[in-house]
Amino acid sequence: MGSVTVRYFCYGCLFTSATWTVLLFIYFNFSEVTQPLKNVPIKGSGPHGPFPKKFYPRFTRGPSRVLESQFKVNRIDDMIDSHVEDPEKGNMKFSSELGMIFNERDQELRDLGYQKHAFNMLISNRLGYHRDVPDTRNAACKDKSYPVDLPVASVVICFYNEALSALLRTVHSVLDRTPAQLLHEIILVDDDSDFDDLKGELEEYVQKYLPGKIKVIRNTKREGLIRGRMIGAAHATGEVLVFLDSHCEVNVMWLQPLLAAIQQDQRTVVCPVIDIISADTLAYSSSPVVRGGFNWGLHFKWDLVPLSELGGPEGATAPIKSPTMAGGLFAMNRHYFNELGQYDSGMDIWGGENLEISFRIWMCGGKLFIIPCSRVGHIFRKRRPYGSPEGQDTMTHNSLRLAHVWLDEYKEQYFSLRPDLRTKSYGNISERVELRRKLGCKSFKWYLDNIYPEMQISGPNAKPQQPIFINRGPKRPKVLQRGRLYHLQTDKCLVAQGRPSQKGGLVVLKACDYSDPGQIWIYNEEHELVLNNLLCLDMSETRSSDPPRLMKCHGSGGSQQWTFGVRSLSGRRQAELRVEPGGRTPSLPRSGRSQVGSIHE
Ligand code: UD2
Ligand code: MN
Repeated sequence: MGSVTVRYFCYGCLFTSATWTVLLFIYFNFSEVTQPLKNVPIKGSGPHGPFPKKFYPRFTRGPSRVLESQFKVNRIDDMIDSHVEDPEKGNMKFSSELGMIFNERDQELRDLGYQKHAFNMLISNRLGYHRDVPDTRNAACKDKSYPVDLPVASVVICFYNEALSALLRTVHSVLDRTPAQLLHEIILVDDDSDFDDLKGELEEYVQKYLPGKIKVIRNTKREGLIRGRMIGAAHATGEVLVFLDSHCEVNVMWLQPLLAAIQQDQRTVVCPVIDIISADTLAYSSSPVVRGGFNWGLHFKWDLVPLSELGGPEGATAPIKSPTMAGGLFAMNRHYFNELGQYDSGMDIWGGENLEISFRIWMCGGKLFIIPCSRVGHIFRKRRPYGSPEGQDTMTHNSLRLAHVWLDEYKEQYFSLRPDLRTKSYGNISERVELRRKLGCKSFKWYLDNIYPEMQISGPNAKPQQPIFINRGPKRPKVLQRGRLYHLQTDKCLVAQGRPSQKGGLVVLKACDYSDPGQIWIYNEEHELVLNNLLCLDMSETRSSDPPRLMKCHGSGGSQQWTFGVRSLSGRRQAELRVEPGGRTPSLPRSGRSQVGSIHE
């Protein structure tokens, strides 16, 4: 007995010391990373992850299935050993020391940076103009090779009041990671910035260290990024235009995949995957492969890539068809840019041009892709650190223009969200309307049906509703039978108690109404019973006393799996799906878990 007690005592000691070892290990390892950062409160890195929240895909939007790999986002700690170079200190390790405040000047610089640029300028300055970034491409991309005779690129970077260190790091990342023979030039368009260092100091730096390939163009008045890019493009002479924001860092082999896609088809416009550079730490991290969408407020958003777009023969390296682009980072054949009407020069300062060019590309015969093998980091700030010269809401002005030119009857969706804008003026759009006519562009309905069928449309333009399948790709299960569901004893029909499109609605037996298509059920190969081509008959598995209800089709069988011909407890067959004229009558499967026999009268 005594020896058993001693043995358990020893086990206890062992367990306790093992726990302490683990805790101490965690403490020391984490404290190495976090302690120096105590000086630098990390603002706003909320629980949603690295993109600003509004950029995150919504999970309630229909038939896309989430792949685990789509959400693998590398963390800052993973790349703690990426190198940075400091012009004064030589090659320095990327470390949390970068954010430390040693004196008042550091504090000032940091505060000023947040105020003027909405990111940590102290760290940006300390990083210097060159650094390696982690190669965030997937493994398959690393094995891919590209033709040697690719078209040459003019990189256009438009900037307004940018932090000089961020701008020059953008430029150097391009020079450092682009084969010289592919880089025709870099065009910097200063959009009439106010800061002194962006004038003399930049001029001097370019002359001294960057002679040759860099052109600096100075707008004499503030034009905004849209006309600014058009000015840059007008000065460009390379075959391909590549637009970048002024706070980016390109990754290894970023340009070749973009150029290769354009070489194959001149009417293809391509975007890199936009990696995240944290506004607070400047750490570079991988972002998930998502694609561009929008909402009826005409705001851009990221969507998950539907399964149907993944898994082709090119696998993880294949271009991903994208309904819209984020706007800042893309490549396009220069002649095609001009032919397609550049941008709408009536749009001011910021906003809306990304959706406008996306709709125009698709509707007027082009294509828009995200290229997973090309990655470029971008500093995502939590606010825009500048306004427009007279405080106008340029996003709204620009969105109105695009709605009136491109949205056809669907501009109603925008106006029903913003009724105040119905009568608001938006300037003259006749040139853009004429452009649309001249290019022979398709309708916005065509765009929605073919390029963005996932878009939800309510109100007057609502689509005839499709069954909503939560859990599977857009492929619909094969229909085995279509018709009314009769209760054999009463010869009544099983129908929705309320509207057949009402989620959670009950089903009841009623006299059959042969003029009502809302009483028609589909029985499909997944053994689902879908009413009115929309909702599935669902028998709660957790609350077995609950009557069956109409729910979104989840595609996982179980509570929505039904079988015919099985007798009820009383031994009598209770229900039958009678086929409508013209319907098919294959033999019905006999497996399945729920029984139609449990219909409530
Ligand atoms: C996103 C795009 C941005 C643009 C914008 C909508 C990305 C990564 N960024 O917002 O490129 O499409 O949506 O319009 O997709 N700039 C000027 N003049 C101005 C204002 C801005 O030259 O009057 C420059 C600015 O310095 C920057 C670029 O335009 O280099 C884009 O502006 P942003 O970074 O403020 O836009 P962002 O990233 O919030
Ligand atoms: Mn930006």
